[in-house]
Amino acid sequence: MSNRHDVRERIRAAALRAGFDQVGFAPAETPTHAEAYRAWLDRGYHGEMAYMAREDAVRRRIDPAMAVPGARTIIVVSLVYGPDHGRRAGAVEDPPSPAGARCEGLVARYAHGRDYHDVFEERLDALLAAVREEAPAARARRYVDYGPVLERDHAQRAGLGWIGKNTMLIHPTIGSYLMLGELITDLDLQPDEPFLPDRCGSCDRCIEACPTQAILDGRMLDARRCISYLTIELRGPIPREYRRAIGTRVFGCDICQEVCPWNTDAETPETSPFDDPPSGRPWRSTDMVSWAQELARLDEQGFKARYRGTALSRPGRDGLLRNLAVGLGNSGDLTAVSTLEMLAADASELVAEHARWGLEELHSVTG
Ligand code: B12
Ligand code: SF4
Ligand code: SF4
Repeated sequence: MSNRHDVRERIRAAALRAGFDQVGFAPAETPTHAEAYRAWLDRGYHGEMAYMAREDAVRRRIDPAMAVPGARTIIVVSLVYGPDHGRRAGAVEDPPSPAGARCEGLVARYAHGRDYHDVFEERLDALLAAVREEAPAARARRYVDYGPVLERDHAQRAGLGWIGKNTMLIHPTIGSYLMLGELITDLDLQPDEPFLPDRCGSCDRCIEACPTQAILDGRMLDARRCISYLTIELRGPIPREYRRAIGTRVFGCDICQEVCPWNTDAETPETSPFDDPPSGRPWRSTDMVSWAQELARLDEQGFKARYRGTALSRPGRDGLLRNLAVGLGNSGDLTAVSTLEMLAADASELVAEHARWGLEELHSVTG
């Protein structure tokens, strides 16, 4: 028993040495909210993310032993990237108006630099090496985000925080600006205590602030309405009913975290482990006119070279230009007209249609 405890503590220390901010141990069992996940799929809230509903992937999410035979433990780690210190905590963008025209495109904080998957993979490999030193025969597999793992559920079981009404995993002192990764292993390690208190109380700020009413009762989110889904995951046209609400969010959305009181005084670092100053690719908030001009000149190959290793590569050239056309249309800034006209002539009909919408929108707001 004490050996099991010592091994766990040495692995905990190794995770911190590998650069993770938090580490916790959960039993490799069916997630607590497996049924909630099935209900989420049954209602179609996953939209076009078909990989979420594939029967084999559903079974894997519900049974971690399908990923690693004999799995006993899920080692859950987190990396804190913190809020955007350049923006006012709790600030939510005002609606665009001719008086307050903005051409600044907003990018979700986690995506300002390197692709976080790469950072996690490097550090999880270092942790895996430490696990193998403890137990050379141990089976283990690393996961971050894209794997069939209900990450927040296991993180809550491992004591890293509670699942808020916005469905984010929130830690009482660190807040929710953190990403998760896991090692699933057949090592039998003593689990940590789950994080049981619900610290949301009577607060409803995230539900009220969400511009597309994506946050539903019962800690469920209709991904089809979420700006993060619409600007990152969706491949085709953005439904017209949501375009205005997207504002100038070009990639992802942080509103339900910006308004959360647990992020206001959170103890977070000034820099993010995903920041990447040497690459010259800090996509914090960028002038949409020059961004669209540069992007429109790239073909798919040029796009790949420029965006490789960043989260922004996911929607592809056309997807990002689609988002920029919506953002420019919502900017209330007439200097965006010529850029939108250029996009309306783009070879991609996806880009061109959103640019036509953007032009109509700009003219209707600015008269
Ligand atoms: C699909 C997906 C999305 C979808 C759907 C999100 C959603 N809420 O379902 C979209 C594209 C919209 C999205 C958006 C974002 N995502 Co995302 N996403 C995922 C992914 C790949 C799967 C999530 C999933 O399974 N959804 C299905 C639902 C049913 O599961 P769930 O969200 O985990 O919800 C759990 C709770 O709701 C709980 N639950 C259900 N009912 C109840 C009832 C009670 C009482 C309680 C307590 C709990 C509870 O059980 C559910 C299952 O475990 C995970 C990575 C992973 N593999 O888990 C990242 C992940 C959830 N995303 C992440 C991030 C950072 C984001 C964004 C902030 C990105 C951005 N800035 O734009 C936004 C936030 C939107 C939001 N409020 O959730 C992080 C979250 C980290 C954290 N602190 O929680 C994750 C964990 C990725 C990672 N590796 O770190 N995402
Ligand atoms: S990320 Fe934005 S759009 Fe999605 S639920 Fe949160 S506030 Fe709503
Ligand atoms: S804003 Fe309020 S209700 Fe929403 S997650 Fe934060 S504490 Fe919970």
